[in-house]
Amino acid sequence: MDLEKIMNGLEQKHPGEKEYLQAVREVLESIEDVVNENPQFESAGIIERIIEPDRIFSFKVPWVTDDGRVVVNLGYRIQFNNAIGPYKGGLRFHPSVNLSILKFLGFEQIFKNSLTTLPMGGGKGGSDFDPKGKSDAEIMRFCQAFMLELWHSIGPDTDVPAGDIGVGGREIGFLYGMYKKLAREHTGVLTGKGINWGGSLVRPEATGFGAVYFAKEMLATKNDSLKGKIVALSGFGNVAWGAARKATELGAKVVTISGPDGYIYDKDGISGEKIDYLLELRASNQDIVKPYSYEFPNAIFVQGKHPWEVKCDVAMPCATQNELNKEDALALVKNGVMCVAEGANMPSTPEAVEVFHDNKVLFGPGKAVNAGGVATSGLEMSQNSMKINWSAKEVDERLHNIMINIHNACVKNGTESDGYINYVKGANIAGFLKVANAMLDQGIV
Ligand code: NDP
Ligand code: 2IT
Repeated sequence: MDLEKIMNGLEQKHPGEKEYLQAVREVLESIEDVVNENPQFESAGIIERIIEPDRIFSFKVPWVTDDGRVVVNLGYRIQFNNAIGPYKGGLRFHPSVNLSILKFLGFEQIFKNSLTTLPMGGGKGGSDFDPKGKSDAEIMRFCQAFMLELWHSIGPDTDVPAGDIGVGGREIGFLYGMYKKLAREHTGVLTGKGINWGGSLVRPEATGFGAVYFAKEMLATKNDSLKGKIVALSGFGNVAWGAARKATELGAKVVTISGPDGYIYDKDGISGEKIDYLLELRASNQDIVKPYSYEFPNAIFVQGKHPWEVKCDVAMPCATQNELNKEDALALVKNGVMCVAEGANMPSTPEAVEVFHDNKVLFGPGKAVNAGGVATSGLEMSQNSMKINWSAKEVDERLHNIMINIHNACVKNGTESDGYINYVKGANIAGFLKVANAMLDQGIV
């Protein structure tokens, strides 16, 4: 495989799509040897076919504000690859959303979903709509307008969207209501649904819980555990909330959360009612964590900075892509970080990942660490198909086992000659092989 030739071609076709090109390069670097050892992949054009989405829907979303103004947002759904199951992946509502970001997320989702061992292909979608400061009625009208355009293209065996940044239980409810009205069917077309209308217990917590289960396995390779560890989290959304809960339950102390305005350092630990307060902060539709320091005065608010300057044993970036750069990685290493587990998708820049690898830090990439969210979406789909509900204990046990299996797959495919586990390589190879072999079986389509 000529990696540079492929990347040059892709850069020419999609100039400026930097997040997408970054994600593709990382995967191709990891799988280069495997592709070279398997000429059947090259002759079937697997690489050329896997790096381009099957199709992209792009549409306008006109809606009306509470005071009668017409606003036009852009909406997208990217159906990337359905070799092993229906397209599956979240919807992101954030002003930064563009095609490059959704293509990187959709591409990553292919390998993540493959790692879960469940039959799900890769997809992603969203809008540049900014939920910040909007009323519930405005969010409802936007979600309805978005679904009015999208509903033709999705279905329980075709493409099953879910939440991501800016899309939680409330938005899934509004989207589902409109789909149901248009399709006249009550089916598992979205995941993250309410518990009384087809949702799964543990789905809201699943990404954060799964990330902590994965970090626990990483530490176990060093005969260590989370007990007594200092954990620095970024973000204060769905993923950070679940991670804070599970890390605390396993005996760690979570000392930071962050928002676009800066970070909170709480030396007493963010536990109990303080974790519940994260939910209130999110529900306020404001992009700030500063109010935490008014509510809990022992905590310090550090304006305009990331939490990576704080001394910690475990770092879990749970906010957004490229939020942890080389300088942050060097600061973490200097302060003795043992383990970095990515709750968000691609939060560390390639230069930061290199620092972690060079310093033999345990480094778990998002597509492995945060796969518990979509895995539990897969469990929601299974329950919908069987028309039954599993108990929280049953879902949590399945989630835990899936995370252990993903960790094993990374160890199997990523252990280097000196014993260091390269989780990036392990996750990419394991995720790729299953999809590539399925594509081979199904011919050139
Ligand atoms: P939420 O919307 O619940 O929270 C996102 C958090 O990140 C918020 O604190 C948000 O602040 C912050 N954030 C978003 N964009 C930026 C930005 N440009 N700069 C700084 N901070 C930012 O989303 P989730 O918790 O669901 O998602 C967090 C990450 O986890 C994302 O990378 C997502 O793709 C990933 N993920 C989510 C899964 C899920 O099941 N929800 C599953 C797997 C991965 P604000 O909104 O105020 O800007
Ligand atoms: O990035 C992700 O894996 C998600 N946002 C969850 C996707 C899903 O379909 O549950």
